[in-house]
Amino acid sequence: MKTIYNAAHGAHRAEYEFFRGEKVPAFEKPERADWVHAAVQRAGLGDAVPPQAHDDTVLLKVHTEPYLDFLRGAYETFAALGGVGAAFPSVWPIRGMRADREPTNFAARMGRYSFDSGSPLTAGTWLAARTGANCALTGAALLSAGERSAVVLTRPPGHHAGRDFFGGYCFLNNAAIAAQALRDRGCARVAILDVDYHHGNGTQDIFYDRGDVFFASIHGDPLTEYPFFLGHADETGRSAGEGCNLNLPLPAGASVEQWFAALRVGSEAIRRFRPDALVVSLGVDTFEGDPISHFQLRVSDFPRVGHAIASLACPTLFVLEGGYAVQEIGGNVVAVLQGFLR
Ligand code: SP5
Ligand code: ZN
Repeated sequence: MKTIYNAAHGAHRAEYEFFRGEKVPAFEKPERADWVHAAVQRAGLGDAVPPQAHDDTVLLKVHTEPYLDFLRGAYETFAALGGVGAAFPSVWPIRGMRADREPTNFAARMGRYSFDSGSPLTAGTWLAARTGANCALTGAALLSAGERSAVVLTRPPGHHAGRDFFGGYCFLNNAAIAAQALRDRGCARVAILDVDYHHGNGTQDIFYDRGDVFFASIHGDPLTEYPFFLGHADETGRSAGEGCNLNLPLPAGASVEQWFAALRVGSEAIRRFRPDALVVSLGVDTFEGDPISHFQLRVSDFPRVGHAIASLACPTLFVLEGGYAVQEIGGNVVAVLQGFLR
């Protein structure tokens, strides 16, 4: 299985995020990708392929131009204002206020283009995220050149980033970018399966009214779990996309068997959709030892995840999302990929 590794990921490096009023060490840290990369190499899984540079054509179909313009220049603007360390938003255009007029004030623009304050924007965020998008585009190119599968090892992750917002540690939606690239390269129907602990609200936002991209997500119930404000079972898609969005929320603490039962439901729906290609938003924060999540998958369960995905018999691109138990995430990602290849 070819591996596309984002060697620029370390440019995105935040020391802190905030939790209950305190600065705590950032969970989404560079070691995550280093560990996964090392484990994939140790397992002899990855024929490493460097990302090829791609222009913004596909990104502009997934994200809005004003959002991309903002993100590209955000840190420079922050630094020019005297900002140090990471930039965090602090004010948002909540219901009843206006998001249609873009303010010129930097803090206001940060709020206009984000949905949480938990996603530090650093000096190297754009470089890392934009290189990650190139990795996703390279992965899509490999599938359309006939590869049965490939894996994109990148950070920051992507599935919380919507058409015009960042959040949940995500800035550019790598999985959505890959799915759109596959569409552009001739796949009539593309499915995205999101197995990260958290609902892929950004991916849902991007494809919600489209019938050509099916989105299925298994995640912690948004009533108690991040990102809270999307991911309920009654969100089934809109207009041409009606029936092409499937949310399978499970209570925090759900058992392994509940999780695999949801995977069977999601898999069946994807089969019915008959996709030409599959993108997997591969978060391994479903692991029992994950420090911020509450499912129970053990190391030995992850090969079953890969095996179930392989049974969909579809060209498959894996894209790394969350997973914060640093020591273990390498092994868990490898376990999924080995289960897929078996
Ligand atoms: C890609 C992804 O998995 N994003 C997840 C974003 C979660 N953001 C909220 C984190 C809340 C951390 N709570 C700390 C609890 C420490 N005991
Ligand atoms: Zn997650």
